[in-house]
Amino acid sequence: MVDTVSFYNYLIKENLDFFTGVPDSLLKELCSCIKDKSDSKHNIIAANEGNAVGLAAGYYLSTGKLGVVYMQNSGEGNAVNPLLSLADPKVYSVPMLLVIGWRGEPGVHDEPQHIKQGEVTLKLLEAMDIEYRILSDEYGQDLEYLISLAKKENKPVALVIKKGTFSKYSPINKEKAVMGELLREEALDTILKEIGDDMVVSTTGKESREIFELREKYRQGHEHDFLTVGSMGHTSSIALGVSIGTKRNVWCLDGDGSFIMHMGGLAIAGQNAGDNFKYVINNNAAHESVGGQPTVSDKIDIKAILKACGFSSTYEAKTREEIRKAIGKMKNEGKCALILYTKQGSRDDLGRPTTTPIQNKESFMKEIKK
Ligand SMILES: Cc1ncc(C[n+]2csc(CCOP(=O)(O)OP(=O)(O)O)c2C)c(N)n1
Repeated sequence: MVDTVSFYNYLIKENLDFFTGVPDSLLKELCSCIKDKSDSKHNIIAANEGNAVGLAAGYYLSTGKLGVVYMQNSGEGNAVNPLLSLADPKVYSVPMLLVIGWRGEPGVHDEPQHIKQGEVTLKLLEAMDIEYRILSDEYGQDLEYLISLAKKENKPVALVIKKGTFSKYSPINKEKAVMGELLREEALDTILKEIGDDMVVSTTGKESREIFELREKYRQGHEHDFLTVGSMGHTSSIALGVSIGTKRNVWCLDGDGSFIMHMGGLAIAGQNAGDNFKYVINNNAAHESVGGQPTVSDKIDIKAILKACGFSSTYEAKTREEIRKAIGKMKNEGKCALILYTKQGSRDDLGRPTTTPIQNKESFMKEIKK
């Protein structure tokens, strides 16, 4: 096991003092440590992993220092473009250290959305000519090698992090934004009761897991719900595509981290959605599913953004009663949006979908034809 604080101190000692990325459950301890020890200008939780590569490149341009970009391996895809067309030695040749959580490592049990990504994690780095090491207890030599290589050849290098690598870190700064009174699961319970037979496309992380469990609790089938277990940030685009091919109402149940990750999708939805597209964003101001690291959604005006994108009818709700009222109106009007404000938290015994993604897809497609 790698001592989290010592690892952070090692990076600082090597003059790697700028951190940016998207949080990951495998990097939870490291992300908490960085959040406590770095000031807000030196730890920027990015919209997506490509965004983080851009930030690290910019920091290098003004300081000549290597930035540290942390991400779950699912974010490799988002990072590929700026890694190859900005940081690569054949373009601007910008050094940085990528720290990549390895979900779906072959031989280690994980959820279906991580299997393929886990298989290709190292191959993707190899295809991009990014030299990597797998972080081990004896990381000194490896890190020294990678950092000096990055500096000498001006190119990105990577550390790949296996499950359980970092030691437990108890956060000092426990401050959390409190956006509402209900838990996400309580708000979802109310929504599912109100929307009845309508179709749902839900976002990555615990939101989809809670929807699955609520359907089980009420002994309902899962055929109304497309659970976007991977492809974080694309929920609104999937929902838009679904809504174009059906007359049924399609409720996109999104999260604020997901919304911010690919916010452009909402501009496209706002301009292209028909009357059956209903957008609901759960704003808990956090990446709650992977450890509660903050997003900026308590500081930006999501209502104004949605309105500007074309959702002229936008509701807000904090209580069960407000949710019921808003959904009641939304059901019978055109394209519209609801911003839910919930508090952070989830059940310790929250399960995971017991059906496969393909079963989910097939039952959803059968249902939507009815
Ligand atoms: C591209 C990508 N980056 C990171 C992750 C890891 N991840 C899974 S859920 C999640 C947080 C989602 O936050 P939000 O949409 O606000 O929903 P909440 O967890 O708060 O319900 C993250 C970062 C991922 N699945 N995909």
